[in-house]
Amino acid sequence: MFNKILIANRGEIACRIIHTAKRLGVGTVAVYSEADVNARHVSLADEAVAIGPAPARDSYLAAEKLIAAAERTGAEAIHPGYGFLSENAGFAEACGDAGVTFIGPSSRAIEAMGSKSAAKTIMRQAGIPLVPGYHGDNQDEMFLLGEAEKIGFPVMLKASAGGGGRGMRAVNGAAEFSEALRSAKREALGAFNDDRMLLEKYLEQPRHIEIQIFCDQHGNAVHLFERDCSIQRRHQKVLEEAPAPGMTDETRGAMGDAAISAARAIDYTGAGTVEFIVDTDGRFYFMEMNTRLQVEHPVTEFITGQDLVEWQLRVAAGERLPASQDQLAIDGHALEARIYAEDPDNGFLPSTGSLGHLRFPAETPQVRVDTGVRQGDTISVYYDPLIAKLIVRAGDRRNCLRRMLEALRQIQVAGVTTNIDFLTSVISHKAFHAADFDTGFIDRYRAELVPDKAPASPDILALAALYQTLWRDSRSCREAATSDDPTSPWWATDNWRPNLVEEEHFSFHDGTGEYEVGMAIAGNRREHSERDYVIRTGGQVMSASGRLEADGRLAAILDGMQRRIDVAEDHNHLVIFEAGNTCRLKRLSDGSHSTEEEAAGNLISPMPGTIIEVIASEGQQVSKGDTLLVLEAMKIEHTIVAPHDGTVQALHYRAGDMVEEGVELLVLAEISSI
Ligand code: MV4
Repeated sequence: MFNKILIANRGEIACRIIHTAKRLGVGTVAVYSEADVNARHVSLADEAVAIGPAPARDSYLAAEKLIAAAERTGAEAIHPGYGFLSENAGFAEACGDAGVTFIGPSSRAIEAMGSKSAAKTIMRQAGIPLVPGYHGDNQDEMFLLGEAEKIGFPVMLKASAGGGGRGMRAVNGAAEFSEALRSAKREALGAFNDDRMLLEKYLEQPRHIEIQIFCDQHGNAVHLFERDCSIQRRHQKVLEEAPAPGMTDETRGAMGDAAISAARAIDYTGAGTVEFIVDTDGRFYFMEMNTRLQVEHPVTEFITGQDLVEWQLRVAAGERLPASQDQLAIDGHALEARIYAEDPDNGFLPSTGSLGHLRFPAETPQVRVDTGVRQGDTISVYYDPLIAKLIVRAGDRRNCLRRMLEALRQIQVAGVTTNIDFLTSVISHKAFHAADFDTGFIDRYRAELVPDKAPASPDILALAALYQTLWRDSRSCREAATSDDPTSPWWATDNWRPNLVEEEHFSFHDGTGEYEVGMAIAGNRREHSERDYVIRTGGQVMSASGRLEADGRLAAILDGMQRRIDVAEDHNHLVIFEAGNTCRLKRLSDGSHSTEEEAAGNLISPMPGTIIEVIASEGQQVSKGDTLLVLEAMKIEHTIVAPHDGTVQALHYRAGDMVEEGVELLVLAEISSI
């Protein structure tokens, strides 16, 4: 076994590899870009080497920097993870040339599977079933049309160099052929710099089922059964499970044998995945082979009880496979959900930001969370917006789905938008429960899976107002306790005001509309007990009381029902989590009586904009009303003035900087009264 390995990757997969290396007593070297100085994978590794700027091509894709980092730290092997350089034959070759073991197959095997059409030629010779089609060199349009007619429409045009659905077109008849060919070629040229095409019979409602294989350097090869990855959105996997629902032992055996034959045909070593497309009659056809460890490998680990990264390290170190085929068996069912920072209501666009609040379910033997981020970390534009993979197992599929729903309910994320509700909708869907799905599932049920946003319920609005009030009161208590005059009526927490207001007004915006909440104290003041309130919103009147617990949690009684909610503050929003439901409310007014003052002296950026001028300097004493800086937002200049006398402690921006909405522009310390 190796003494030390370098992990040429980041995020959850780097963390996952480090985890196994540590368990095996193998030293670990992380690499990191400028965006990842404080990343989780860096803090988990024994050593870490800086490899350059945030863009991947300058860091995680810079082969020579990675090899230099291995040489410098004495790492004997490089694990490429997935993505980045994991399927780059040149990198595997360069590692070998530098005397560093590439933890993966030979560069020849990677290369052989890099071209779709070359891979199909190899697989046909090895007797692996292929979708009927043409994958030869003749690219003449009339010839290809003739082949399409021989196959019979509908057909699929695919880029020979392709993958991931790019340069792919379904063609329903001869009349569409010319235009489809032109547009597929254009896309393929842009994506792969190669516009050669292959043709296949178009399969209706297929499933994507893949076989995990493993080969050692001594001629041993096994498969570790299948994963069903049919639930995809635009060729991006969303849910993966093992075993595949409805799979028979007979088909499983035949697919496993075919996958092993595929691996043997290219003298494969290490972990690999053979992807098959399965038609509605259960016939399977080779699609492509992925010459790396896949994102969804944990479901295979759960049903087999094996650690595939351990297998990879042992095989790369020259050991024999840890188990033979007859020692491997399926135990139970496993499901993986990919938690992404993306916005289903906005075309699933990646959502970037700082994870101001982050909670995952507790890990148990049945619930696994693979993540590369911690609370406070940033999802940036530079890398994949995956927050975590949630993997669960149970004795059977039904219980597995229930366990996944429960685990999803326990995730709380503030700071970015996520696909958690979308995942919950997919897993709760009747057709998914019935395992009645294919690769078209998400498109078919899109309207149900991404419903229009429901307006915030009166309950949640009431709880938000209660939270605001209790939070403000607890702050008053703290301020009173540390002030010169703790008994001053100004610190009173009983709503006493010089100009008595009977009812306080809050307003919130939830993205669908604006809501008013009125809140008043009910009955008499009682010492040392929770105060009772009457809350009015949306035509409802509710009684409420509650207390704040540690960590922002609110324990409330609303109309005689106990409610427990977690609240995170994200810029000027409240993010409210209750049993799997998340509600993000923008505070338009928070019920305090200082709106005029706040308007005059807000130190928070009111909207996204650009800093035009910074007038104050760090350390400067300023008086209430002094201009501190000028911001341009939405073509309007906003003057930021001091809300009170004080000292400028920190200036976060310079002229020309862009700022997001809600960020703190500077810190103004109040002049000490001592
Ligand atoms: C197909 C197909 C139907 N018929 N080939 C999409 C990505 C690429 N790896 C292969 N893909 C497909 N090839 C034939 N002959 C349908 C798909 C397909 C698909 C396949 C697997 C998982 C998700 C998919 C989503 C849409 C289309």
